[in-house]
Amino acid sequence: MAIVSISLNEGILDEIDKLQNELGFSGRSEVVRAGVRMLLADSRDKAVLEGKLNSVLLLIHTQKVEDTVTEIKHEFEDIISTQIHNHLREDKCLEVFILEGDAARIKQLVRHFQTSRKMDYVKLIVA
Ligand code: NI
Repeated sequence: MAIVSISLNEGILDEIDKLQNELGFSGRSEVVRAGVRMLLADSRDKAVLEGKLNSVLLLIHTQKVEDTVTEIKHEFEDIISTQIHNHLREDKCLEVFILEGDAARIKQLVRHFQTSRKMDYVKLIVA
């Protein structure tokens, strides 16, 4: 097995340690491997999507990055049919986008949010 070094902030490290205890992983590496496996499975699921789709996109982010969300969503008005914006505990926002359109376009939108590195949670649910 190759050893790689990655940088993580303190908050994420704390969460990893909590997960390790709660779920009984043997160490931090095991937690990270499980997370990467989930990401890979998720990305394989998305890779096969094509044609016209109905889907729901869930986003959780802090209020301070609302501008980023607004910028991205304005580029995708052709596929966003409904948006619900709700405020959660602390300074978190929950967004629910109901999407309708070409799979390639939907995947593009998801990629924008995932790679912006400012979102706490991005999840696409395909109907
Ligand atoms: Ni908000």
